[in-house]
Amino acid sequence: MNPALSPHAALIVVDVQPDFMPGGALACHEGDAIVPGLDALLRARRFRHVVATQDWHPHGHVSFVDAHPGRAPFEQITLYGQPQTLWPAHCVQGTPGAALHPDIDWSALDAVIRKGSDSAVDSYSGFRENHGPHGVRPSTGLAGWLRERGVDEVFVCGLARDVCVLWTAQDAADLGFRANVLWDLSRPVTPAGDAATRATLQAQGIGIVDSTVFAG
Ligand code: VGL
Ligand code: ZN
Repeated sequence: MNPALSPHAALIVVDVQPDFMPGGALACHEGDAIVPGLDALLRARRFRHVVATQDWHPHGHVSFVDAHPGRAPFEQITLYGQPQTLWPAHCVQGTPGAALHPDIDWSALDAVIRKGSDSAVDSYSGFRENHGPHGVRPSTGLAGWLRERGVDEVFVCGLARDVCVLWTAQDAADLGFRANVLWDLSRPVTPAGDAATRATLQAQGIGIVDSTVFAG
């Protein structure tokens, strides 16, 4: 049976927002290339459960390079004992760059998880924030939302393949879901990292599939 037709499978669409598209504040390589295919997948109603994440930062967020005078964009610092990349300011709450992408029909969406709204903590995964000052990764509630709907398998797509898609898929697997990445419907910030991203996913037993498996 086509896996996506199972009532126990969910589609997680990560951070498909204009700021992650070419021309945006934190552009992914070819980020806009996923828009038509993702729109078609959503319109086809292949998934019983569809959730999107939305990167949603306040002004002056700790992950923004301008909050760290003297640092350069994409430089890495240590924050709360963990590596933190300093990003150009992006996905500021309420700005057009933070919207769900306007060229996608989102009417099939069941829920939106906004993340990164704690000004002191970054949040890559849709499931858990990054490490905060207390050494824990606070839950977003997404795992419980999925479990209460009987979901045991997730298909993760969106942006960026090497950051928020990767962390979301890894957390899904860690938290007991069968996890898959829709490779053709994701794009990275750094394409040179694709081989490492694949290897990391494979080592964790995360499926790498193309959305063509849902055709027909
Ligand atoms: C993302 C960096 C910072 C992403 C979000 O969506 O992959 N990357 N914030
Ligand atoms: Zn962000």
